Amino acid sequence: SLKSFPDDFLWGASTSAYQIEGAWDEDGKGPSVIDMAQHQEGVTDFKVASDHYHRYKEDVALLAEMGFKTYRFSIAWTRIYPKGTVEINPKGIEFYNNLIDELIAHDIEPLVTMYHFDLPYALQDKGGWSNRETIDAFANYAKTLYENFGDRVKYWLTINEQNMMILHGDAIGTLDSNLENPEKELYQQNHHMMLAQAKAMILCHQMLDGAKIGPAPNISAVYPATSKPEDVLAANNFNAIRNWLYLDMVCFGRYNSVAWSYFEEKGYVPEIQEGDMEILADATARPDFIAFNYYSTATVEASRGNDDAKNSTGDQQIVIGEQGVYKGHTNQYLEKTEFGWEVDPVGFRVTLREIYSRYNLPLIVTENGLGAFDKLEEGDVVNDDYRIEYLKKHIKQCQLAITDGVELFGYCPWSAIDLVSTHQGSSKRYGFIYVNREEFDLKDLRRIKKKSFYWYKDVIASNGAI
Ligand code: BGP
Repeated sequence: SLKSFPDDFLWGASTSAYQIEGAWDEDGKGPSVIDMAQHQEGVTDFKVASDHYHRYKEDVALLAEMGFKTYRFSIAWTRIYPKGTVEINPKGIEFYNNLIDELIAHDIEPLVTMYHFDLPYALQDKGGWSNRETIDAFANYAKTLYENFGDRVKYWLTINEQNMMILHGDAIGTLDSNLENPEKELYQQNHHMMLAQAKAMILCHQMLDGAKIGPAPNISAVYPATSKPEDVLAANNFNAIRNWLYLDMVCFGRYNSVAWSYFEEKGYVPEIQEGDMEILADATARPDFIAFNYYSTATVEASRGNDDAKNSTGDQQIVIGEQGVYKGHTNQYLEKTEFGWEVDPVGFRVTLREIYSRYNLPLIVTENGLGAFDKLEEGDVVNDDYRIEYLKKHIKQCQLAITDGVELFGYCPWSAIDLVSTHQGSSKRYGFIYVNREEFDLKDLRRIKKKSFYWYKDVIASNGAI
């Protein structure tokens, strides 16, 4: 028989600063790599986004109306430190103080991502994550967050989708296109991010009593395209490179051995300085939980070593593959969204089980959702039944995973409110709340409750009895 969701289950949803706030250069905010990135033609930039910076009170009231127990948002590093480090911007502190207070006044537990793709441009200018100074800039930023918000924020997330920044930094806009030997350099950057994360975790445990902190990678189960042993091996390799490399480091304090031998084979071995492994292995650098984002699974076959190793798959419709290692494969058994992303609710249960059985830590889902072209109909109605269907299937799989014994303590789909997609503009919508704007026409930005708003309200009120 099915187990029910725990009584204190954290129902909520997620956003990130640059995708929702707007006010990109207001009140002392410095530019981030996202603000400075070249924009894809035909899609809007992030300058106004959903104007949440000026409308957060109205937005929080709407989340409270849905009955949110938690809200996952990110703090823009460049609001706190416009240049990444040294000088604090009091207006930035003030904004997040106000937002956090507003959430708490509505009984919503803040779940804070410290860094969601928006590295301060001033740091990028000095080499970004290739420069070891960025490690301490992040630790210093984390310390400032704990000092200012640690009295009210219990749940912290370090870095959003570090694995996607390493694997698909070009699509996300976080990759430095001037890198000379990109792959090798990316794994050097990865090493530095791991150290930054470890330092932030150590500080959190030192400074804040009762706070909980975790990483927030994007984790997907990896399927072999066939039962051919070479394809199974390729899936096993990709699983190590895509998923376990990141979680093994934060949970076990060591490099995943399959990923390491891949580094050796490809010439990607990062430079490790004296003392690095001690920091990474520090017992207080271990997470209290694992947060992860899930959209779909990945399917791969063995690369036959041809030039066609790169192939797009349903793994978030991003080209995956590496010559001689693995090659992306479309999964013929899965349906795709309007944006070509494969939909795999059962794979969600598989992923939940895999993470839990490997690390034995409490889990929280920090992203999962359907991007679609919603239609605003007369009378301010948005009939997003497709989103309800998508979420229903995934929530069902959460319940099955809980029944399997997985310790899942929260579910935060993407996204609470419509916002600007990372690389597909503002017509790709994910929210329970419609924001009235078009790609290049801001209109009045008013908030409209979608059909899914009322549905999710019932889901929360019934603690997931759907
Ligand atoms: C994740 C990011 C989010 C969000 C989401 C949807 O990778 O953490 O920031 O953007 O994907 O992706 P997209 O906006 O490309 O549809």
